[in-house]
Amino acid sequence: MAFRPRYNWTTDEVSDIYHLPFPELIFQSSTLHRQHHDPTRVQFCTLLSIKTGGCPEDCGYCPQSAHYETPVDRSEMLETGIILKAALKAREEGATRFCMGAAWREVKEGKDFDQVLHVVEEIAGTGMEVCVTLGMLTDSQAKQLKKAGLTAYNHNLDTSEEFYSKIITTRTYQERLDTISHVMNAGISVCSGGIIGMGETIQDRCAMLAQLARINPHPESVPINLLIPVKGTPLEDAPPVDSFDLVRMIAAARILMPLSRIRLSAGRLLLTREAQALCFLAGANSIFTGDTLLTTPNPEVDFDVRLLSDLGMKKEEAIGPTCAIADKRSAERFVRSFRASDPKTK
Ligand code: SAM
Ligand code: DTB
Ligand code: SF4
Repeated sequence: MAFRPRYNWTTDEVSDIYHLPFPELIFQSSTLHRQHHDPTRVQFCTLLSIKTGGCPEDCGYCPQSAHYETPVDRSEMLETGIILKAALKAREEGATRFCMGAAWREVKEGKDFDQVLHVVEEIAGTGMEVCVTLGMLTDSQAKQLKKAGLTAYNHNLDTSEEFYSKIITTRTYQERLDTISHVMNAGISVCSGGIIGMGETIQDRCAMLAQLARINPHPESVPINLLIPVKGTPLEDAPPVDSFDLVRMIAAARILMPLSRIRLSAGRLLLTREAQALCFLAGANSIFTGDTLLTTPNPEVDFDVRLLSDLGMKKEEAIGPTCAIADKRSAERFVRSFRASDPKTK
């Protein structure tokens, strides 16, 4: 019988998993990982910021917010040729997915969005998976992106509903959920995850994971970011996260969402090679590659190629989304499920 994931996780259940003795936790996550994925393969996904800085939102972690004095300057949308060249370079360096980010509160119809649709079409034509992260979007914009060939839309929950307002005040949690439902409705894969290290409790982290794991079908990709504290942002002095906490997050995400790609995302320069290897053992099977994330540094590709080779692992060749892709019915179910609160039943 086909494997059927669960979609009714409670925060308490996630917390029980998260707090398992470390060997037990890794055994469980690693077992599920190898049942559903090749544990020796890691997907390379490369990011490009196509419209940087000057964002009207006040996300407390973000160097691109216009609310803070950070080292990131505002710039206009990159030219199409530059974007396509970057995508081809990423492909040559082994990336099978290319993700473009814009520092927008929301998508606005017009010249810039038309350009995004055009580059999505071109990059999808190369056979790469294409993802964009453009802020909030409507049903109709999601449908246009789907038509252009978009694989996935990244829109993170970022943290728990309870902690959210300590980090962002210009956009509500509900607005995030609405955007995710528009993405699902258009039949685009959802990429959604969060950040750890912003001052949230372990309970907040577990609540975020439970929230993600109640999305049915599960997000096709789940980025787990370590906060990169950037000078000028309200979180510039946030204390570092213990890497065992990151490994626990990844293991718990793998157990809750066995079919998803769990992406070890921002913050890898803060980790040792050994900590990254533990993340792979725990079930991470994708990383952002290339020397820049959107605006901050990331390990060089050579470093990552060497890391995988030293571990006897390989980058993944294109295999396409590993989760079911949402549709109109699942979008409706999703909207209904978020009207009901944390289910107490197993
Ligand atoms: N403007 C769009 C939005 O917010 O949906 C897309 C771009 S935004 C930069 C994408 C994600 O990057 C955020 O949701 C957040 O999880 C992550 N991110 C941003 N700044 C970060 C930082 N300093 N450290 C770790 N992750 C960060
Ligand atoms: C995600 O969850 N992390 C990526 C991607 N999705 C778009 C972005 C990380 C950004 C880190 C800070 C920066 O480079 O600006
Ligand atoms: Fe940064 Fe995106 Fe928030 Fe804008 S909406 S401040 S780009 S995370």
